[in-house]
Amino acid sequence: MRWAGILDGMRYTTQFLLSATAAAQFPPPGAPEVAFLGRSNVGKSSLLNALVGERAARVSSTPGRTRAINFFALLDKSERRKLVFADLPGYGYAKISKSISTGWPKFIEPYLAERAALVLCVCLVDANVPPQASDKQLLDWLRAEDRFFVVVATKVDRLSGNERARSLTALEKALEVDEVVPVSAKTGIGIRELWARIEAAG
Ligand SMILES: Nc1nc2c(ncn2[C@@H]2O[C@H](COP(=O)(O)OP(=O)(O)OP(=O)(O)O)[C@@H](O)[C@H]2O)c(=O)[nH]1
Ligand SMILES: [Mg+2]
Repeated sequence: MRWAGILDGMRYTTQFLLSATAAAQFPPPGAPEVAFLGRSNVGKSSLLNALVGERAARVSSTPGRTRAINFFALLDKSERRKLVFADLPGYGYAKISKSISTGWPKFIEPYLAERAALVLCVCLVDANVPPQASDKQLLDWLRAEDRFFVVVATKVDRLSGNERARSLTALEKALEVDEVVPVSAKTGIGIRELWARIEAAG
C-alpha cells in the first residue's frame, strides 16, 4: 500500500540525498526535518519506508547496519523539498564494538542539539521488548534540549490486542510520556496517525 500523497494532500516522491558521518557533511538546512531515532534493529528504516511508501532506506538483517545519518528528501510535483527525513544510526546494540557504541553520542549529539531544520524526533521503541534505560536516557536528553518528539512502539503486528495494550501502558509509564503511538511497518498500523503528527510538526 502506498501512503505517499497524504502530506498536504499532495503526491510527492522520495529522493535519497546523502549519507553523513560527520556534521560537516549534513545537507544545508532547508525544508523541515524529521529524525528517526531508536536502538539498533527497532525498525527505523522500515518505518521510514512505510511512511514514504517506497523502499528508500535499507532494512538490515544484521542489527547496527546503519552507521551514518541517511538523509531523504520528500519532493512535491514541482520538485520542491517539502520535508527531509533523517534515518539515524541505532544505539544500544550490545554486540557492536565499544568504540561505535560509545561513539554514538559524539556523532549524533551535534545533529540533535544544533540542527536548525529539525522539527520532530520520531523516537522508536520496540513494543515486544520491556522498557529500556537507553530509550529513557535519549528522551531525557531530548527534553533537556527542548526538542519536540513523538514516541512510537514498533512491530505491534507481533502482539495480540491485550499484549499490545499492556506493552503501551508499560512504555508510557517507564518513559514518562503521555502517549506512545503503536505502529507496524509490516501491516501499516499507525502510519496515518504518525503522518498526522509529522504534518502538525512541519
Ligand atoms: N514484524 C515486524 N518486523 C519489523 C517491523 N519493522 C521492522 N521489522 C524487522 O526488524 C528488523 C530491523 O528493521 P530495520 O528497519 O532495519 O531496523 P533499524 O532500526 O533501521 O536497524 P539499524 O539501522 O540496524 O539500527 C528487520 O528484520 C525488519 O524486517 C514491523 O513493523 N513488524
Ligand atoms: Mg536502519
